[in-house]
Amino acid sequence: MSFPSAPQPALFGRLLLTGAAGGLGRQLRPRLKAHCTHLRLSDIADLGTAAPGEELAPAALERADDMLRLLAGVDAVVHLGGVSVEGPFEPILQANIVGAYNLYEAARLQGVKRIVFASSNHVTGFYKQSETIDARMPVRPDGHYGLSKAFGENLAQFYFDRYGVETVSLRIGSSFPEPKDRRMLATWLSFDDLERLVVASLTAPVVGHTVIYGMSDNTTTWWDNTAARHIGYRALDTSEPFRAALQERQPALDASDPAVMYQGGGFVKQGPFE
Ligand code: 15L
Repeated sequence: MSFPSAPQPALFGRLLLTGAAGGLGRQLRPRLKAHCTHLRLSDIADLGTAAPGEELAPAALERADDMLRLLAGVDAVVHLGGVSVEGPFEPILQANIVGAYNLYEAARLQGVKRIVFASSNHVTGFYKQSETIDARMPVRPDGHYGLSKAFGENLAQFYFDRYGVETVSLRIGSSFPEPKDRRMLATWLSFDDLERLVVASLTAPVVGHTVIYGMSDNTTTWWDNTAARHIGYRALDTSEPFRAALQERQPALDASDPAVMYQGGGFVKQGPFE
């Protein structure tokens, strides 16, 4: 006997997505809408027009009053906002450090209980590509950007220990339509797996502060997520179909090049900045 399947109810009332105009924000925007009744979208860049169920809420992370308003009435946050590449310290300080602090303070004041924080593999970018690491090992940031994400993870830990705000910090590898170079055979995270990871992070019953690497089920891997299995994330994609073409494109790698030696790739060589 079969039963007609009833439409699944949205899990969340109102979700907030920061950085909604960015590369990953644009991917997650339609995907997260399926999991909530209202999706509030924020960025300093243009967000286009609101689809049904969307709320456009432009806001600057470095403005505490903007953040307080932004988090009102929100059940959970997916925080992608801020600078997402290596660069001079001042913009990273404002958007990623001051901004993350303002977001967590607003979460505390508005009673928001769960944040999914887009951290980065660059928190541990100075581990060698010959090492397999897990999220309990000491951080080794590879620049200003990695340092700011390490701050964000510490902030998340503090707000859980002190105020009970739960976070899953996603040390995202390389989330692009496909891996662009041989390094990304290890770091690639498909957009579908990104969605699975974010939804698992939002819906796992108890997370405290969990740190998990964001990668697909790649054959080459530097990261061990065993300690984060309670999140319930299972990658279904893999970089393997791209291997042959990438090896053909980059047949020889210079093993003495820091971008080849270290997990952070080219980020480890950037700077100093004026
Ligand atoms: C990141 O954190 C960046 O946001 C992204 O642009 C990629 O460069 C990625 O890391 C990576 O390590 O490939």
